[in-house]
This record gives sequence, C-alpha cells and structure tokens, in this order.
Amino acid sequence: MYEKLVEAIVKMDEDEAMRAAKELLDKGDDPLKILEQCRKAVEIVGAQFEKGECFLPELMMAGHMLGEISNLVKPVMSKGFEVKRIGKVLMGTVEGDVHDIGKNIVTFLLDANGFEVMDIGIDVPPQKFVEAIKSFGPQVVGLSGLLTIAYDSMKKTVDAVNEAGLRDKVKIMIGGGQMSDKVKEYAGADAYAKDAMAGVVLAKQWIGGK
Ligand code: B12
Repeated sequence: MYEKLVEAIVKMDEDEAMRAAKELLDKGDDPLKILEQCRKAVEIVGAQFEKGECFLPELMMAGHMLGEISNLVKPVMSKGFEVKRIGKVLMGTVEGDVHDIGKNIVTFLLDANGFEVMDIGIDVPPQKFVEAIKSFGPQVVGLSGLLTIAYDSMKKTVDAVNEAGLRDKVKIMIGGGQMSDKVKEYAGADAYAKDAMAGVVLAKQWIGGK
C-alpha cells in the first residue's frame, strides 16, 4: 500500500494518492509514517526535476499533493495529544524562499505537542522575525529554508535578532531540505533539526527542560 501511495504521487495521480493515503489511515497506520512516505515520493520528484526529467508544474503538483495529504492526516494526529500550552515558538520560512510544506508540518506538530505557535509564513524578511519576537515573545524561533540562498537569509535573520538585542531571549533552530549543522554554524543558530519531530524534541528540551 505504501508503494501504491509513493507511485501515485510520483505519477501525479492525485485521486489515487488520496485514496491510498486514506486507506492507510483507515487501516490505523501511523500518520507520521504516511507523511514520511509522501516525503520520499516528493524527493523522487525532486530528483527527477534536478535531472531535467520533470518541470516546475510537476514539482508544484507534488508539493500540492503533500499538502493535501498532510491536511488529511492532521486531524488523526491531533487525537490524543495534550492541549496544555507549554511555551511559545515562532516559525517562518526565511527571506527569498517560498517552500512551506515542511514548515507547516513542524508548526502542526509543535502545536499538537502543546506549544503556542505563531507562523509568520514564507519569504519572511529578517526584520519581520525581529518584530514578531518583540510582539509575540517566543522562547524558540524556528527558521525553515530549502534553498541554498536560504543559508544567507538565515544568517541575516540571526544577525538581525542579535542587533535588536534579542539573541539571549530566544533559542534558534533551523531546518529544511538543504540545511545541516554546517549551516547552523554559519548562520549562528543554536541547533539544526533534521526533521519535524527533532524540532519538537529540541523545543521541549529548551522550554520545558524535558
Ligand atoms: C515541493 C517543492 C517546491 C514547491 C514548493 C511548494 C510549497 N508550498 O512548499 C514549488 C514548486 C513552489 C518549488 C519552487 C521552487 N523550488 Co523547490 N522543491 C520542492 C521539493 C520537490 C520538495 C520540498 C518539500 O516540500 N519536501 C517535503 C518536506 C516535508 O520536507 P522538508 O521541507 O525538508 O521538511 C521536513 C524537514 O526538513 C523539517 N523542517 C523543515 N523546515 C524546518 C524548520 C524547522 C525549524 C525544523 C525544526 C524542521 C524543519 O521538517 C519537515 C518534516 O520532517 C524539493 C526537492 C526536495 N527533495 O526537497 C525542491 C527544491 C527544494 N526546490 C528547488 C528549487 C531550485 C526551486 C525553485 C528555485 C525552482 C525554480 N526554478 O523556480 C523554486 C523556488 C522558489 C522560491 N523562491 O522559494 C531545489 C533547491 C536547490 C537548491 N540547492 O537551492 C530543490 C532541492 C529541487 C532540486 N533538487 O533542484 N519547489
């Protein structure tokens, strides 16, 4: 069934992909595992794009399907999660980058794990992060980015937080396809999270001491 789901996404068959995802959910499969398979499929499309075997519309379609399947699994994932708010996290995709599927998964998982999350969207300039830190008062800031050019935007964002005198008030984590510990060092962030759950674990460590 997982193969069917991955194949449907790669073949851009949205109806079949939604059907396969729904069947897996109805069978009681782990929603996180379903999302992970979708991610695998989107990666295959990404690799085809890289080799020139498919183009931007296909990339957009794959992204759209992942978004739709995320919406499908979200209600199932929220069941059984605690609702007590344990801290505040500010999330956004850095300037110049419009990828938000991963960021939305992180936002959702943080929310479901008891954090109050303010998501300020995509292509967010450093100053907007600074203003949101001032108004929202988060303990953690999550920067998402999938493009190589996002490295510089992440650095500029951390620098702006520094210059505003807010750096010691927040922990900053970065994530997204092209990110790594090296980028974390370059940007001056506190941590790199390889996936959404790693971000939740970090936020819990930083805020709750858990
Ligand atoms: C879908 C997609 C798009 C969609 C985005 C739709 C959307 N709403 O997001 C569209 C079609 C719009 C798009 C556009 C472009 N894209 Co694009 N895209 C992709 C693709 C195929 C998948 C990305 C994705 O959603 N993955 C699935 C999610 C779930 O994974 P994720 O983002 O990594 O998130 C997970 C973790 O990383 C983590 N995470 C993410 N963020 C954060 C943040 C924090 C704080 C934490 C803790 C964790 C965390 O949590 C998530 C779940 O675990 C990738 C290929 C790939 N293999 O990644 C290319 C890719 C990222 N795109 C690429 C490119 C080049 C572009 C364009 C420049 C193309 C163009 N010529 O116009 C434009 C960029 C526009 C812009 N200014 O941003 C390149 C980037 C290359 C590079 N080195 O810079 C890639 C790698 C494709 C490729 N192989 O060439 N793209």
